[in-house]
Amino acid sequence: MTGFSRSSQTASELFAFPEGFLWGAATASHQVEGGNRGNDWWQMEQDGRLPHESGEACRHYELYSSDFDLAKSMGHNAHRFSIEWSRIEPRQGEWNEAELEHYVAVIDALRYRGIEPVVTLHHFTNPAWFSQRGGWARKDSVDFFVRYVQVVATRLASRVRFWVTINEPTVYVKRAYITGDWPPCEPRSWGRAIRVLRNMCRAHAAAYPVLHRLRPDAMVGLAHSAPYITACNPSSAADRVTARLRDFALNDALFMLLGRRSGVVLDFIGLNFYARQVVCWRPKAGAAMLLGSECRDDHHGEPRAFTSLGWEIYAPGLRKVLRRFARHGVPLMVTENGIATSDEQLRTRYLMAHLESVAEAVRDGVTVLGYFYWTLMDNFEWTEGRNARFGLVEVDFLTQQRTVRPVARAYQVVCQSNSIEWTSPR
Ligand code: IFM
Repeated sequence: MTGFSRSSQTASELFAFPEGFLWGAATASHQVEGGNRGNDWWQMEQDGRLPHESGEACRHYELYSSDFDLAKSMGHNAHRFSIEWSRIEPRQGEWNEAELEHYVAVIDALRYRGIEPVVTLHHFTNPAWFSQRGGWARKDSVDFFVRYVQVVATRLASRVRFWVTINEPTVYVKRAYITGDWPPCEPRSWGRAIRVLRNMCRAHAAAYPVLHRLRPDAMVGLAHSAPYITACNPSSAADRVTARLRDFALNDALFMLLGRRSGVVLDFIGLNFYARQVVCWRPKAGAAMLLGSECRDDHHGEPRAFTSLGWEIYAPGLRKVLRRFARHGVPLMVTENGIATSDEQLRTRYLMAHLESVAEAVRDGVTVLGYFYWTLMDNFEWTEGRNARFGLVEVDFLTQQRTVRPVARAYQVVCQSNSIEWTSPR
């Protein structure tokens, strides 16, 4: 199968990752905690404007200790999770001390198990009050976010070194303001989308010194969704230009908006890598035409493989993306990478091939701080509900029973040895 670079013909070799490499899995509050009643997703789920309800999700809010026991048993030395803003500030300017204490306990539970916390401050959900007053489209969203960061970091910074301010700003903007299938589920507006992206960049830049003031050795980044984009027909100028424009919109615009300051406000760049996008020019209405369409045909000389969400599996793309973002001159972290599938052999092949791709990038000289598989356990996958199964751990949503999948054992060997056996020709 293509999309994988591993081959069993060559003698195996061991590649050692740098000392202190972070190995773990990632989650996000609304996807795992359950009962996040105070945010915009919950509200729209209740109003019937979204196809699925998060409900109790994985009940991770209560079950976090036993979930971290599983992470520990799988050899993880780090864990990425997000703090739910709507729990901390349920009403504008009102701070919930008990919820702050909850996250202190979560972090202590990780540290007790020798697991380094990587804390995301915003992962798609907003407090309902924040959304109702216009959300990220308003300029003062930046002040509200920074105030929240200040409160959280004042309590947690002594325990947390690694911070991800905002998860996947470009995905958020696209789904919330272009396709409009995520809250606030408004009609498409390119103008608003750009304004929101700009505000998110400002919010990141403004949160950066706050985190550093409270924790001078903090490592502060954001998590960028970074598809590997290529032209369908490289000899077609139209395909090349469209692919470049899409690449600019999805991979460059965010960093351009962070501007000259990007080197000054990023201690690392988090990359969420899932797929390749093969792009061709096809006339379409409006601005979307500039970004082209994704070609899914098998006319590229090799068969292609797609996940159950229709994302193309292309492990070499992770190395390419790492090399490309290394040009920003700051360390990188693979903050997400994973596959939704019911085929467990495919999941293991996917993971190992992508780890090999990370190893290749490191060998090329790219500084990578860690790798986080998406996700620790099956969870609430936004508009896909519970059907997209990404977990290292299977969850039975009726009983909340957890079952460790075989992939987790293969990953454990890598995590515990801090090395990978690679088999593809070097
Ligand atoms: O589940 C999401 C996550 O919230 C953000 N990155 C992509 C994942 C898979 O779709």
